Amino acid sequence: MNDRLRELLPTAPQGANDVLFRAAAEALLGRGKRVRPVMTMLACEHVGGRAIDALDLGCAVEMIHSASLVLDDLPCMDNATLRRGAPTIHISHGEDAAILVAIALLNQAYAAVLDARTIRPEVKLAALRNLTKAVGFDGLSQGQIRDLRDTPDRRDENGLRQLNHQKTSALFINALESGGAVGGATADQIRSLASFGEAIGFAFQLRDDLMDAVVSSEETGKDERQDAGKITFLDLWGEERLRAAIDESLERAREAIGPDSSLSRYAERLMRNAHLER
Ligand code: GRG
Repeated sequence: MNDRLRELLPTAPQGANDVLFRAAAEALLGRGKRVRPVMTMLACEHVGGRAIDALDLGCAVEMIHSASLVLDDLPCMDNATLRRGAPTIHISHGEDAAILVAIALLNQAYAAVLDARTIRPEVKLAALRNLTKAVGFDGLSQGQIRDLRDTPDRRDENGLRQLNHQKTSALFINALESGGAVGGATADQIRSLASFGEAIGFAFQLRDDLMDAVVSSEETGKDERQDAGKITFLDLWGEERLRAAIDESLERAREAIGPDSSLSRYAERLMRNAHLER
C-alpha cells in the first residue's frame, strides 16, 4: 500500500521548490493505519473481485483522508501539534504549506481515480461522484464545521449521530461502496456494504473518542485530550455505555455482510485495539 501511495504522488521537477512535495509525502506516507483503503480492497474481494483492482481507488480515499487530517490539525481548527507520531504539517512546514498540501492531495485523489487502469469508466465516474459527496456538503466538510461550531444544545444524541455520520462514516461508506462497485457488486451487495460502513464508521468514531480520553499520546501518535471542551458520546453516555455501543455496532456490521467475511474479521481486529482492552 505505501509503495503505491508513494508512486501516485508526483515528485518535484528538477531544481523546483519542493516544499509542497515533501510536505505532501509526509502527510500521506506517515504512520497511518490505512483502514479505509484496506476496506476498499476487501470490499472488492468480498463481492468476488480482485482486491488489487481497487488499490488505486483505496489510495485515493487515503489521500482524501490524509488531506482532511492536515486541515483538521490547523490552528484554526483543532490546533494539533502531533499526528501519526510526528509533528503536524503546519508545525513542520507552515500553515501556508499545510493548506496547499491538503488541496493538492485532494486533487491528486481525484486524478488517481481518473487514471486508474483497473476500473471501468462508468464505475470511475460513479466513484468520483460519490467521493465529491463524501467530501462536501453532506460529508467531511459539513461534519467538520458542525464539530467546530455546533453549540452544546445541538450536540444531543441525534445531532452527534448526524455529525459523526458526516465527519467519519461518509468516507467509510464511500470506500466500501466504491470498492464493491469495482468488484462488480450487485445493488443488494452495495446496500449491505453501505450498512456495514455506517455501523463501522460509527463504532470507529466512538473508539476514537474513547482513545482520545484514555490512551496516551505515545500510543495514539496524536495530542492527548484533543476533544476536551467538545461534547462527544463519551460525555453523553459515559464509558460503559460507549463500550457497549461499540460492541452493538460491530454486531450490526457483522450482520450486514456476514461474520465469515474477511471484511468482518478485519473490522473485528481493528476494534479490539490493544490500547483499549481491559
Ligand atoms: C476537504 C478533505 C477535506 C476535508 C475538510 C477538515 C475536514 C473537512 C474534515 C476532518 C474530519 C475528521 C478529522 C474526521 C475524523 C475521522 C477520524 C476518526 C480520524 C482518525 O482516523 P484514523 O484513526 O487515522 O484512521 P490514521 O492516522 O490511522 O489514518
